[in-house]
Amino acid sequence: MRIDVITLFPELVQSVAQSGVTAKAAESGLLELHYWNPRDYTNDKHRTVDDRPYGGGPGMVMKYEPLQQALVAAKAQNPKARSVYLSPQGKPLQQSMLQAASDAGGLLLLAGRYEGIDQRVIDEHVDEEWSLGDYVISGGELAAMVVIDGITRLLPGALGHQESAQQDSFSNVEKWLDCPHYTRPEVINNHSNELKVPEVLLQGNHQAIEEWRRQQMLGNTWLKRPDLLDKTTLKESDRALLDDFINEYNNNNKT
Ligand code: 9WO
Repeated sequence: MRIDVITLFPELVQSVAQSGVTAKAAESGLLELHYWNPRDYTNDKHRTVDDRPYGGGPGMVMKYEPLQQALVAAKAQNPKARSVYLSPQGKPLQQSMLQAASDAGGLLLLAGRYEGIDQRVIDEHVDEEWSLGDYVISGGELAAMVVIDGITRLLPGALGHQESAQQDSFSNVEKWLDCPHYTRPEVINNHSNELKVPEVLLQGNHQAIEEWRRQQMLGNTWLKRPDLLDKTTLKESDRALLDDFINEYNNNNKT
């Protein structure tokens, strides 16, 4: 998959493909990243990419012309790509949006800086606006890197066998949260406290383990993200697992 990124800081975005799964994908050609710097599409001596906002106020706004030219140049090489502007005004990012993007022909990410970009760039050249959440960072680059990472690990062949098999059972992110994980040692002595691994995980009863994990996923979701459960009707066996979890939780937290 080819992803084009329009940014004043290509070296910052590049670092996403320098370690881990994304580095492997870039080395193998599964992921192809291309950068377009609006500064290379300026004509003045100072290579100006920003200017003062009409209407006054603090800060600077990225100018239309260099962004437009960078976008046109990128689109010429990646014509099927949808263009996405990363900003707090965007649609909240969900796993399904990453999945759709990884299935699609290409992607063109636009990372802004300063107080934002000239609205006419968005109106004329941007297909979608995505947000990571309700907070402001210094620019769209880190958000673009999150998107690149999230898409890359969904590309067929990006994860190893073990990882992708494991990923299967947790491709449910929008439905519910993950269960807890443990590895050796079996007991950790934290001062006078013995921190043990849940017994069921040690006994090798795979059906019991699956059931425990599913119950923990449902229970975790009920505790931490009840909004995710409001969106679905649980099948009968899941309802029973969650009811047991809730009863146990209430028994342990009686006042
Ligand atoms: C800066 C600013 C300063 C004073 C008052 C209001 C302000 N808003 C902004 C602002 O939103 N700046 C953005 C910086 C302009 C677009 C690129 N930047 C950005 C993207 N910050 N945060 C994101 C982002 C992207 C995706 N998901 C979450 C946040």
